[in-house]
Amino acid sequence: MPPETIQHVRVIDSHTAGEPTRVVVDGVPEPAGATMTEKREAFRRDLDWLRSAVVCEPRGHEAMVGALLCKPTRGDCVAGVIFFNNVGVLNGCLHGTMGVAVTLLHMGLVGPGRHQLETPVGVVSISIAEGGAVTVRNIRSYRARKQVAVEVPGHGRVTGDVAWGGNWFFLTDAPAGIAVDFSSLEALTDFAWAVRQALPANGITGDEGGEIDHVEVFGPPGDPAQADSRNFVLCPGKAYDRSPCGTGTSAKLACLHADGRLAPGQPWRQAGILDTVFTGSVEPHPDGGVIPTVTGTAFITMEAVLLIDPAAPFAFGISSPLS
Ligand code: PYC
Repeated sequence: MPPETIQHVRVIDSHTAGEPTRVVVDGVPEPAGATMTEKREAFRRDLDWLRSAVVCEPRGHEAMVGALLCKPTRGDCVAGVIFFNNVGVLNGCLHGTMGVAVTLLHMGLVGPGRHQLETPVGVVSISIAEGGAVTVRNIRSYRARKQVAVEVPGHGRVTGDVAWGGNWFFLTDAPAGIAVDFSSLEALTDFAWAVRQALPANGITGDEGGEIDHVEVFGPPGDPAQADSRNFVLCPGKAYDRSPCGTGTSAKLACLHADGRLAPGQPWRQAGILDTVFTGSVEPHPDGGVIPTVTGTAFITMEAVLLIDPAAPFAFGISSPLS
């Protein structure tokens, strides 16, 4: 139930390669649960008002990703984290993990070096260096289906890979006539959104029916000296990722490795639509797929206390009608 009295919620904002993260550090109840998956379900069920109040307008905006710091349920992790955005909870989020890492450093809760975070999809390790650089060792990532064809209204037959990198992705090359660059945001968004909607309509899911809620479109890098590829990633809620998307980079690394195009330890420089770069590499996982390691940079941008007055209009945010 939404609260009936004014809430003071303390947040710390950062951006990772251009993509914002708002970490909720104080002022909210701890979601109940013995695991982070249970805590995320409690958050989804009981605290949806908080999600939309924190990341949606008028306090946030469509690209804002929220991260609720929780008590970890494991002794080997410094914190638990639940990620969310303008339409719901997320599975994993690596740009957000980098944002959480610099936030914990900023708060003096961790020092530079290696630590572990517990997320609903598994434990990730973070290595924090000087200057905002954070390296995340992600959970097992893998390609579930290779070159799946989907009929996309207005675009014809589109083929791409289905891969898990902490979220489910459909990875495809940009169609002829749409460049993966900042001046084509509208065309890229329309294309990726059409693909996203065509996937369930064609019965295409991740493993165990997992919804493919991220679409990743690839093109050549702007400067091959700086990056190996440039992507555009459309997230659930129809906002594009300003960063190269860490879980999307992980999914890409898994596909490259599966195709024999990326050896263990070999660096891959993934540029995003703003030409900021994540550098990744893989180690093979014994169960198949890979463990990706992704490095990016995150910067603190704001400390604030959000006032949530239940009597005010849009107290709990303007909810997006999308999913
Ligand atoms: O970096 O993994 C990521 C991510 C997911 C959604 C937005 N960013």
